[in-house]
Amino acid sequence: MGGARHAGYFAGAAAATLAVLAALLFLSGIASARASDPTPTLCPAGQTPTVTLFADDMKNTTSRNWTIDVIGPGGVKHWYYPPPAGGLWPHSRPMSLWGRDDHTAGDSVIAMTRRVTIPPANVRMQFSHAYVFESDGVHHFDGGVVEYSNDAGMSWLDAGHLITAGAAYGGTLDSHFANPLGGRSAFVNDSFGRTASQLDLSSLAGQAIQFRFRIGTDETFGNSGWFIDDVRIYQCSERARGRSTPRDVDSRG
Ligand SMILES: [Ca+2]
Repeated sequence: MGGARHAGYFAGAAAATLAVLAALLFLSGIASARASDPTPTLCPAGQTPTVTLFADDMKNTTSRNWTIDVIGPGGVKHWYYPPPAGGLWPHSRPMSLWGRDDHTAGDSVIAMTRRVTIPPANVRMQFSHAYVFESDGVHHFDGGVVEYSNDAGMSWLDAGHLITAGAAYGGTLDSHFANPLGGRSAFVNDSFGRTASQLDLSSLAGQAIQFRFRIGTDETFGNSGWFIDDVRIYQCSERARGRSTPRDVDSRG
């Protein structure tokens, strides 16, 4: 069945033009066939994020909070931070991480450089994002996943099962066209604008954790890709009445 999906498509140059048009439609909101998943509230009712363990709004592009690595094959590097002018997500504040949906087969990541030790209770991770990956609505050819490491980056585990609110993985990546992540559940197709995902980190209590975002693409056709902003790891608790705002613990290396 190889190549069948492309039978009705134009050749490469026209496809690139289509990708640009798709990006413009996406960015202008015209292509939004439905609403995105609403951004979850950070904490349960009656609680607030009283301790911030990690927070990055991406404005400080010299933070050294993120590192980009190519896993392979073909040396494709999808990620940019700071993004080039064409990779900005106008729904966000000025900066975001951007992972391009490349038109060649590849697998690359952008990872937190700092580890965060997860306290015993009520710890969550949330990030804002928007994405458009190549898909025909049924077959998802390109996509992205979120992973974590509890051993200083030696090994990484998929974090999709930790998502409890907001946008969750939407499908399985097609495995017929050389996507290195073929067969895995992922963020696929279209987020239909800005959304957010929230992860419950209770099961990781006591561990020193890093997260990374990973894109896998197949051998042809790209799209706008993945825009990620406002990554935070925080602890929720009831705020005592009459007290001043608790001091945030900022991320430290
Ligand atoms: Ca593709």
